[in-house]
Amino acid sequence: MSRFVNAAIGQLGPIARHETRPQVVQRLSALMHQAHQMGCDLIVYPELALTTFFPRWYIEDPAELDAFYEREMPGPETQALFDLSRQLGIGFYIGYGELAFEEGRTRRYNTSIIVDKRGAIVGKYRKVHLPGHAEHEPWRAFQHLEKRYFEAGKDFPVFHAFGGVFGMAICNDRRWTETYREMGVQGVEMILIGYNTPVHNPPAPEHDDLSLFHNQLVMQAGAYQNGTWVVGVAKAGIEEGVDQIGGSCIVAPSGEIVASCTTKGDELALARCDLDLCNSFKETTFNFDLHRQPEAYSRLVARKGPGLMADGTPVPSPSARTKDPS
Ligand code: ING
Repeated sequence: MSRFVNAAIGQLGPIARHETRPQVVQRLSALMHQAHQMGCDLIVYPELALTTFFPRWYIEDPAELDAFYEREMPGPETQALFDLSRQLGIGFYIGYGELAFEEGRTRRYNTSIIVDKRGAIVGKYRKVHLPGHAEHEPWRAFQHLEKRYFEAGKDFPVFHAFGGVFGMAICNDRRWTETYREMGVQGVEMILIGYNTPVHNPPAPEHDDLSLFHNQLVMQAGAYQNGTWVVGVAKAGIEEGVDQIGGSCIVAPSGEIVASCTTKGDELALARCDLDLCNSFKETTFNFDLHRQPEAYSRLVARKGPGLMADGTPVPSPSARTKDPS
């Protein structure tokens, strides 16, 4: 018996700095209406979908910076989207800047949520892989200050929704194989990912021509290697002078792209996703319970990279090595 989820990409074009939340919610609502007319169960919006991608600027005024975060979700200016979700019976994923007060202090996260067809939040995720830098780097054509403006999340939870097992990631997370595998070993069947990806990467301009290729490569690999659907949705186009890739797409558990956008503006694309297509990969090639060998993977958690252990101490020198072959 097939478990179909009719999934829609709700790609956004640029959001200008001066654009208000109600104006953006209007755009999000228009896409949700289109998705509803096309019989969709779910629409996926980008990362930080309520404002312009503010980490591109070095912002010193705390009040100016805090204006880019949501203190509550839904809040007065986003409630309309949740009401429409309930009215139309269509769920959604949306990314936003979260300002929370937890364990005695204010915390700021790059966050996403899954909302079900009744307009209820069924899951929340906080971006784990924060790219860029923490200090102002004027040499760059534009900043990428996510390490300054957000704390890192510490978990990749999965949630039961839309008749299956759903997970979330945000932008840079999609480049890291650990993102998909952490959810893969939990049996994830569809991973929802919003992103803001500049065409130009100041530290490595030689990669710029490959930005769309890398976008697809990592999501196709993540889908196939974990037998899961992946929906990747861009905030695209030239936003406050920075050209951001489009490339929104829906990837089947086979790794095949089954739907994609063709513009860099607000655009709907959709696919009829049979969650049971995951089974043939999860039960054979990527039958983790049968084939994975975690005892061989200890370095993946023990180390940060070639030079540092997970706790930040240096990797022991060869003479001090115990496990590595001599
Ligand atoms: N954006 C980019 C991303 O990972 C980036 C940052 C661009 C990293 C290009 C490396 C290369 O898609 C966000 N928001 O993570």
